[in-house]
Amino acid sequence: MKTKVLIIGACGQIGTELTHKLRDIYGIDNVVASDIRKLNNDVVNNGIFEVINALDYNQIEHLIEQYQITDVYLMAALLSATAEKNPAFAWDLNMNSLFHVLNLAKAGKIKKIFWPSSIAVFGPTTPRINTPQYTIMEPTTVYGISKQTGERWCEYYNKQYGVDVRSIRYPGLISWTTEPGGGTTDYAVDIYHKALSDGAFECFLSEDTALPMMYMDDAIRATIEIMQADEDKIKIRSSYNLSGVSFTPKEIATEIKKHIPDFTITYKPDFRQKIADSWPASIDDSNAREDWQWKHQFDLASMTIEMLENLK
Ligand code: VAH
Repeated sequence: MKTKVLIIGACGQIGTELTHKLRDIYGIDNVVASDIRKLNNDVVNNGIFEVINALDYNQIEHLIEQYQITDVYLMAALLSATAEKNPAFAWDLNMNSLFHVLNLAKAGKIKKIFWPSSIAVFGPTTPRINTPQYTIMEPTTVYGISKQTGERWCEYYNKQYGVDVRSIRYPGLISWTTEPGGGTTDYAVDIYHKALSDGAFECFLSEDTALPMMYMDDAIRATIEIMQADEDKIKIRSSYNLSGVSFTPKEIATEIKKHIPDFTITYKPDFRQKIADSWPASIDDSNAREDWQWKHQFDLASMTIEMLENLK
């Protein structure tokens, strides 16, 4: 059966780059990008684009039938910082969009689903260093609670109904093509923009706040690889730990100074410090490496070169 892809949330930080990559792989006539509004010109103007509400089951079902969709990438969600400001809507969007796609797959209308989880599923009682795949998970953010619950439902629909849903616990993602939206790890994107535009950056996290991070190219490759892996290789149907690099604001600033010697950073922690402090400092992703041969490519030095080169 020919792969026909629907991306829901195609204009988001991951969605924009994922859409570009999926169009390259499957051809622009086989990829339908969709979002609640036309929020990104590259996504809207370079292939099939449809405006839909991820909370409207009938709109999703109609697109699936109209384009004979086989694979759905559900990227629509409220991220950690935004979700804290709007808990009810965050729960509604993050959970009910997932139920719509899982139920369409259960009804046999979708062959395969990708759904993003996050290291936000871990909480302050989780071991913070090299956090294992299986461990204590008591998330303290609305976003983290929604992602932990979503993982439980993904595994339930796979075990009970045979739904082929695959998921990755993304760390903080760093990219230059789009402004990130409402995440606690967004400082690691903004710092490059401000280093080039102002030569200075005020960080909303403290200097020693280590967090698991990943360059977007690695995250997109991981997403494609898990979706293209043979079904029997995907042994974990909640969500896979995934790791690239871990660093602190001080370490990323030091790396930037190698390229912009006069760059200065100041620290003014805000409400996002409490969120960051509840998350792991580093992640053990050995299950992904064993099951579907995951391997990250970008470290802090090579990511910094990429970011500064592309943002100049
Ligand atoms: C956020 N960028 O900050 C997301 C991510 C691990 C963090 O899930 O909410």
